[in-house]
Amino acid sequence: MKAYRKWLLLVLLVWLLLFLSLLCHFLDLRLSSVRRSRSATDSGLTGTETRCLSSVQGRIRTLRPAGVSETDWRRRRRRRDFRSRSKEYYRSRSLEILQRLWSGNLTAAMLSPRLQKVLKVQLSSNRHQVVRRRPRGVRRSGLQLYCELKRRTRIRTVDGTEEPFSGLGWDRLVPSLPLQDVRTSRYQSCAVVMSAGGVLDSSLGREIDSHDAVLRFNAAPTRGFERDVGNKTTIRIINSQIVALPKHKFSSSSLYQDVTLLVWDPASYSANLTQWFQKPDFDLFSAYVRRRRLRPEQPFYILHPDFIWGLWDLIQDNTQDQIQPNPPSSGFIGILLMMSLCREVSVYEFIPSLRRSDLCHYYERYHDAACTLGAYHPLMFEKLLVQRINQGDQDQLRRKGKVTLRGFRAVRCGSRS
Ligand code: NCC
Repeated sequence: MKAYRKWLLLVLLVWLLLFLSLLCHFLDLRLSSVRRSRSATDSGLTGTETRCLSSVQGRIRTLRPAGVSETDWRRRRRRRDFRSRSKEYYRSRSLEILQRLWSGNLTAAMLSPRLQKVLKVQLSSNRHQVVRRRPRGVRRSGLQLYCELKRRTRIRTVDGTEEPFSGLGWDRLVPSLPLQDVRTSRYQSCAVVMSAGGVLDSSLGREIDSHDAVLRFNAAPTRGFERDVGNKTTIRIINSQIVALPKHKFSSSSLYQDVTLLVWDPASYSANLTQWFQKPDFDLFSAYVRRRRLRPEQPFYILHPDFIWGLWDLIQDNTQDQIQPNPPSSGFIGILLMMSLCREVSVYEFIPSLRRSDLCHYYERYHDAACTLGAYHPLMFEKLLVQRINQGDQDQLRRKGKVTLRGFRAVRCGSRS
């Protein structure tokens, strides 16, 4: 009798196993047919997964679909696990970093090992032959720092009066109204819109457009993103890649028309204008001449390298850590420009909001935390400086990613200004 029961149990178990494997097989077939109808981009790692009950161990596990080799399958799973682990890591680490950024309590040592390594490489290669000095203003209060920025920020563009440009007749090529004299138009309120992915889903478009002037960067579009970034553009700061690389279609794209343009290129720290003219990072000069001849009515300026390195000195002077020996980002240049031109400046998503994301740009599907914290540019240090002079409240910073700054003519600093 006992033996009979044993056999019965065994047969039942075999039937159960058979049933479960048939079930798995049919589920797999069904998912495969769904998969076949999907686009190639959709069918990533997760698309090929089939979840199934493991009859032996009684836990959920992923089975290898038919047609995928064991090695391939293992590789895919490893990649998927790595991706989800790094996403998880990014979310938790980024919140910690963000909170420190909001409170101005972040140092290079707290960056991820990868970003710390990049910083070290930048410091040791010192590509632009920067001459370092000891920081002197680390302990400045917000107001002292603001006044220091005001004292040392003098907008300077190539005006054609210095060699080699004077010899080339550039005094007649550059716009007759200097950029700093745009000030005569007396903008009251200005918006600086960073290109960060965190601006997505912000619904800030209307607020941004309500400013007298709006500054944007490089290839950042407004079409299709109006709800989050608005559609007004008054000034666009572009780096020399935009004018030099064919992929940006500088001469034909509407992004670079009907706005004031300001282009910059990283010269060496101590290079003179002739050396820079002969060896720019990207050739901006020929495109500049072409555009000036074609559209003389468009205000189009080249930032003077002394202005850019002057800003770099300012950041390093007020930072304890050694910063990347490379020019500041377009974003920081733009903030200082608008503080010189406007009475009040609203800066969006420079210091990331709670919407933080490792999405590099709101208009591209490219993820990298370095876009927000800096690899080549001393971006994290720029952000810490801006945090120190923020006049807006913490709620605006966290929810909107908005920093409010007083323009340089709004505050009197000392007896002379
Ligand atoms: O990315 P970019 O900047 O065009 O962004 C403009 C400014 O927005 C701020 N930003 C951007 C992304 C992000 N996640 N967080 C941010 O705070 C920064 O202040 C940034 O300056 C540049 O500064 O000119 C830069 O340009 C790009 C690139 O050349 C242009 O987009 C053109 O394609 C640089 N990327 C590369 O060269 C690959 C970037 O390092 C700096």
